[in-house]
Amino acid sequence: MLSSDISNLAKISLIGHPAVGKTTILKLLSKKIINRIYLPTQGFDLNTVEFDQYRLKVWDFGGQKAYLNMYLHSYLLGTDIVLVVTDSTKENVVSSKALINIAKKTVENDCPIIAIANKQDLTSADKKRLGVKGVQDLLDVKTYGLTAIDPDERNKLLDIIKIELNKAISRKEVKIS
Ligand SMILES: Nc1nc2c(ncn2[C@@H]2O[C@H](COP(=O)(O)OP(=O)(O)O)[C@@H](O)[C@H]2O)c(=O)[nH]1
Ligand SMILES: [Mg+2]
Repeated sequence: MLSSDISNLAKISLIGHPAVGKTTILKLLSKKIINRIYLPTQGFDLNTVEFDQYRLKVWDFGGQKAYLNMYLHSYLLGTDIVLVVTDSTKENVVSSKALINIAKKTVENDCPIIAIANKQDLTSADKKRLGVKGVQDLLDVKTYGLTAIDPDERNKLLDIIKIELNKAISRKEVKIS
């Protein structure tokens, strides 16, 4: 049996600097038509995504610096999985380290903090963009590659979330029993 609190209402928090693809990831998960016009998120967006037995609340937090500094801590409380999104440029990856550090201090010890090396479609044309291993080596957290504008990557992202949720569920069960 899954513990109902997590299977019914897992909270996934997307954090990352502006324009790295957080809103695109939210749309990919939500099966919405992917709108490629860039609209900076104000405050935060919250979508509910349902698949298999899971109901996820996915929070997309506006990446503007003012919001990040003011609200990141309270926004992350109660999170089951943190997804730190980068656009895979070295500069962005390095500056995402500070966000990971805030997340590490805020969430429970057993909450996974996972990096998403997004915009992997651009790595072949732009040699300055890092592949998954390059991003993981810099961030030192488990990293998955993604191209969030490609609707075919939805199942890949759901699989990543499933793997991490199932690990979180087993940890909770160990704690409860
Ligand atoms: N080439 C490419 N562009 C992407 C990808 N993901 C997002 N984008 C684009 O990057 C821009 C910013 O995306 P958005 O999701 O609004 O970023 P946010 O500020 O982190 O929410 C938009 O123009 C997206 O279409 C990707 O995987 N590849
Ligand atoms: Mg956004």
